[in-house]
Parts: sequence; structure tokens; C-alpha cells
Amino acid sequence: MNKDRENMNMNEDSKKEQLKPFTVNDSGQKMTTNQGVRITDDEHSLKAGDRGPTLMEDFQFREKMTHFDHERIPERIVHARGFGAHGYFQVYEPMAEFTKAKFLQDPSVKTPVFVRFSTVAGSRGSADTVRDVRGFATKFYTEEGNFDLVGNNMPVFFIQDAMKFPDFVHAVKPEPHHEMPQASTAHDTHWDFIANNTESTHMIMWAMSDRAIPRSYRMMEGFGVHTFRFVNEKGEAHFVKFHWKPLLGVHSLVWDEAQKLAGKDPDFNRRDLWEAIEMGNYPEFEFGVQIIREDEEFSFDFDILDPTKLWPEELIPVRRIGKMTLNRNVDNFFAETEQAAFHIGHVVPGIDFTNDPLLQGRLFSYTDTQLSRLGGPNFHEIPINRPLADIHNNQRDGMHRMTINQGQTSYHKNSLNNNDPHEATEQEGGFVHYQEKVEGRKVRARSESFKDHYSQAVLFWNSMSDVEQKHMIKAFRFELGKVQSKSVQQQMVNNLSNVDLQLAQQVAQGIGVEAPQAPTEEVRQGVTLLSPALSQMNTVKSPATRKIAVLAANGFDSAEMKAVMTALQTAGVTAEIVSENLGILTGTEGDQQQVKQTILTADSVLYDAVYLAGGKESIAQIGSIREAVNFVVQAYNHLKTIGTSADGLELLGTAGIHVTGPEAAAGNLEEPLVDTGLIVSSDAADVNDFGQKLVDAIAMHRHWGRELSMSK
Ligand code: HDD
Repeated sequence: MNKDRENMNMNEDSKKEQLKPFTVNDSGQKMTTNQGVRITDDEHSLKAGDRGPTLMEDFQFREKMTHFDHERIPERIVHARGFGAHGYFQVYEPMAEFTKAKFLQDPSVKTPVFVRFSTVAGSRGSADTVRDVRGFATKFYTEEGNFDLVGNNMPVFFIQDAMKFPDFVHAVKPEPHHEMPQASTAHDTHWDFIANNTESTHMIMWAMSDRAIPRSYRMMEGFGVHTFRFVNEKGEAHFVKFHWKPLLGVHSLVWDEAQKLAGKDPDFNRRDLWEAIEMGNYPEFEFGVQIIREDEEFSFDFDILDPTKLWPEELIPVRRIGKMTLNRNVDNFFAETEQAAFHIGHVVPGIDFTNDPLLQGRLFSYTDTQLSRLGGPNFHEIPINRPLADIHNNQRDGMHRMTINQGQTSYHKNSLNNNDPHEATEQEGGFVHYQEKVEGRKVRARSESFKDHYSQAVLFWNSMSDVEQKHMIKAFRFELGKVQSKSVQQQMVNNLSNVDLQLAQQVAQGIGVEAPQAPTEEVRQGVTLLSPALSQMNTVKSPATRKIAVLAANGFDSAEMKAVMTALQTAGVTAEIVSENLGILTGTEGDQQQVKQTILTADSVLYDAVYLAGGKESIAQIGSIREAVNFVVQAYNHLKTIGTSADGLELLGTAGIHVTGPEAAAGNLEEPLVDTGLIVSSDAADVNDFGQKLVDAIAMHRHWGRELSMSK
């Protein structure tokens, strides 16, 4: 099935072709047992008389039931809930100066990839939009073998040494005595761990930020987290950090929306990814690298091997060296997404490890976990995990072995088979480990240079905008507010005093514990304290692939609807008509619109924006439905773009939503509101201008100014 790597013609479809012989299509086929015997009746077990007992000899029943009884496998111990897609990667220019990895040399080569996005803490059936880190694992099926980049959507981690991973995960997961709460860090053991393991402080700032509730998997960054090595043909090495940069920018939900989504559509993120790919809106991520010379290892105010530290982009720029496009959904979730086995130790020549103690420990865990999850040592033979490069070695047998190795010998060295398979030289593509010089005593210890737990937490906090800081304060108040132990709450607030005293004091006030008056630790001076790249306010903004609900009924304003729909379509925004009932609506000029969702099946949390269609009759009908009015109010509270005709203004007014007009600007209203993102057709030059203004507002993602005017 595999082609010899020398003759390999790698292209975007190479993996698809490899998977093809394993796929089965039942359309038009007769039903059989697993032994291929055709089945005449699949509904009745074999009985002694039509009211009698089932017979042991019913092999058909036994086979069907036995398979069913065993069709679940253990879920991943972390990252259990996830969703994957296929795609390809192309490098922009040869990277030979830094690495000899073949897939990073030729811009014409499309290397197939499989990506699995995930949440970390929740079970397989938990909700997508919980507050959590997101996994971002990529398998590159390169001609030199598989390279797995097993990263997250945050650039740092909770712990510095893999020895602590089981402790951390035990603390995060539901508490052992009552298995609560599901997929949430808002509980005592989690915060007890964070408060008592101060190396987590930087990462907890990320986890309490909007990054932990992404709007879409298509709108998150990815990070390899660890420092890796690039090694070139000459054997020269550079330190490297890997990044994924989404072309749609980095955008998040708001917390109330995320919580409601968990009930309204627990599959929100996976549905978004699936639908985007089905619609041809292929998610794109640029591959970025930050590179440091070996002789610069000690030139920074952080240890580059410490996984709780990022490399500020302003200090070490991210060079974008290629692009990944996800363009194909899986045929079968279990076979592909669930059985995908990633491993940080899957590297190809040109990419190597460093002594980051978290990375080193991960190198053990990933194969080990698949042994129980996928039932033995042959999980590399499962179609989704097979490399495109050939496999030849003397490993044999074991549970579920598929390969039929021919010949007499399965050992090295041999003479009976010409000593084959034989080792490759470095020139033939053999992997040669980078010859880093290491020396030291055997100690259980942590380097002094890892002991600064606060300065990058400060960096992160300082780099947030006012709005983002407000969200974080609320997130801390929410999470710690659910903690039962006063002592844990107090310890955590004291810990936060080392990041920012005001932050600590505001959190303390919200959760009713003593506000610290001074930091409890001495904070390091003279370190980098600002990185604008960390704020999502500075990200790419685009209306493309956003979703808008069009609230309409019979009698909608045809001219306005046409202009708005055209503007939305041109900008790549998906519009769905939401009305009281399914069916067809007729506009003022007799044109028709198909209703996609009813006010019962839809909810504003499923959309980025709402357009309350013009037309007196339509507005009156929508205004008479309480859920429809709530729909608009909720979208407003979640800071989404709202477009309305002048006819809709009254309806919005009764719902407590007022528009800033010239009067308010002149200070003539009692409570003038800053209503950016509330687009009224009468304020536009014409219907086309209205459509364009709506699109521009949708591109803003959310209207944060409205939030500042709405709450403290
Ligand atoms: Fe891990 C899964 C990412 C630290 C042990 N990890 C897993 C997945 C991702 C990450 C994305 C899901 C892969 C998939 O979709 O199948 N893990 C990370 C990152 C880390 C990290 C970015 C820190 C930088 N992990 C980490 C440590 C250990 C593990 C320190 C243990 C020493 N991780 C595992 C695991 C998992 C896993 C238990 C569970 C399922 C699996 O591997 O296949 O082995």
C-alpha cells in the first residue's frame, strides 16, 4: 500500500488514497455477518416458537450483540472531547538554512495533515464551549515519516516538570468523591493546586482570559509550547518555537454566551468546523516559527527551556513559513478522530528535542497511553495513524497485528535475509540525534532559572486591554466564587497579589475574602512587561464565515432584504432566516425567503449578529413573539452587531435597547448609550450602504464599547 519513499509522489490526496482501501460503502449492498454470510432477517432473534426462548445457536444474534457490547474504547485521559479534520500543509520557501526536514523545503509539495482540536478536562460527551485550554494537535504525514505537533491554543503550560502532570490532572478533573463538576475548573481541588503550585500562575492567567472560550477552532492560535530544535544538513542547530496563526484572527465568545451555548448546542465548536469545511470555507492557519541561535540560549530574562514562559513576539518575531488548509471532513468519527494517536516524540530528521523537563516527560506518556486506549502496541497500523512512508523493522505480532510480514527472519543482525531491513545512513534520511553535550549529577531538582513564577503572568496581565482585564476579573470571581474552601480562596487571592495588586483586590472583593495590601512575594525587576501581540484586540478582523440571524416574517421589506442579503453574501457572511414557523415568507414585493430555523430551534448564541428585517408587518409579527424579542436583547447583551430598519427601533426601545442619535451625542438624553454595533437603516445613505455598514460592524466581532457602557 505504501510507496517507497524515493518514488513517493507526495500530494494533498496521498493520505486520502492510503485510507481508501479501508473505507466501506454499504449503499446498494446486501447485509452480511462479519464472516461475509448474507443475512435474511436482522430484526428477530432465533426462537423456539414465536413466543419461545432465544436459542444459543443464533450465531447472528451473538455476533451482533458481542460486537456491540465491546464497541467503546477508553476515552483519552485528558483531551477526551475533540474533533478532527484533514488538510494539507505547504511551506512558503525552503527552510534549509535552519532545518533539513523535507516537508519544509519545497513550496510545491502539499504534505497531508490531520488535525484534532480538543478541550482538556471534560469527558467525551461534555460541551464544547466550557472554559478550558484547547488542544491543537497536528499530524504531518511527511515523506520522511510522521511529524506530530501536539500543542495547545495557549503558549505556556501549568507545570514545569512532567512529574507533576498526574497531580495536576487529578486536581483539574471532577473531584473523585462525587465526580463533579464536569468539564470545569471552578472547584476546590483545581484552585487548591493552582494556589499551592505557583509555577501555574502564568498559565492560569491565560485560562482565565478569553482565550479559554474560543469562538471557533478556526479562530484560535496554536502553539507547540516547548522549545524544540531545528537542525540543518550541516548539523547546526537553532532553538525554535512553533506557532499556528489563524487567518481569520483570534476571537472568543463572551462568558455568558459560552455557558448558554453549552446547553443550546454542546457541539457548537465541532459543528462550526464541520459546517465551514462542508461549505468550502476552509480554515487556514499560517505556520510560524520563532528562532533563537544556540549561542543566545542565556540572553533572555527567562529560561528558554521553561514551558511556563513564552518568547515575546516583539522580542523574537514570529516568521510565517507556510500555511495549513483544512479541507476535508472525516468519513467516520471513530475510525479517524477517535483512533488518531498523537505523540510529541514523532519527529522527522531536522526537528529535535531540548531538555525542557516537561517535553522530556511527555516523550514517555503518549505511546504508553495508547497501549490501553487503543488496545496494544499496533496502534500505528490503524489507518489514520499510518505514515505515508513505508515501515520496515523487526517489530512483530501483538494484539490486532495487521501487517503480514513475509520471510524467515525478524531480527537484526541476520545473514539469512541479507541483514535486511538494514539501517539507513544520515545521507539516506536516517534520523541522527542532535549531539548536544550534557553533563551533570543525577538529582531530583529544578533549575534556579525556573523559579520566577510571576513576571510573565505580569506581562500577560499588562498586555490585556481594559475589556480583557475586566473579563479576567470576572472569570476569577466566577471560578473562585464556586470554591467552597475559604482558605483556598484566600491563598489564591494572595497569590494574585504578586501579579497585580488591584486584580487581587478586586477578586477578593468579589468573593468576600480579605484583600491583600501588598504582594506576598518579591517580584523580579527588569523583565519584559508588555507584549501587545498577546491582546486579542490587536488581531485580524473579518466578516468572512460569520453567521447572522435574520429575524423576519411575512411582509418584510423586499428592497432592504435584497440589499442586505447581497452585501452579506458578498462578504462571505452566512445568513439564516429565523421566523415563528418553518416555511416560506413573502416580502412586500412578492419575493420569497425560505425559513431556516424557528424561534424555538434557534437562539441568538448560535449567531454572530442579528438583522431585524424591515417591513411594518414583519416587525409587528416578530415583536409579538416574546422569544423573538429576547433573542435580540440577548444578542445585544452579548455585544453582537444588530441591524434594524427604522421600523424596528420601537421594538428595540420597548426591549430597553436605545440608539445613540444626535440628541444623545448632544447630551440631551438622560442616559445616552454608546451603541456601536447597532446599525439603523435610516442612518445609512441607502439600502446598499446599510448592508455595507452591517457587514463592517460584523467584522468587528463584538462591540466592546457597549459592554463598558453597560456594566461596571
Ligand atoms: Fe498532553 C493528550 C497537548 C502536556 C500526556 N496532550 C494531549 C493532546 C494534546 C496535548 C493536544 C490531545 C491529542 C489528541 O488530540 O489526541 N499536552 C499537550 C501540551 C502539553 C501537554 C501542549 C504541554 C506543553 N501531556 C502533557 C504532559 C503529559 C501529557 C506533561 C504527561 C507527561 N497528553 C498526555 C497523554 C494524552 C495527552 C496522557 C492523553 C491522550 C493522548 O495523550 O493520546 O498522553
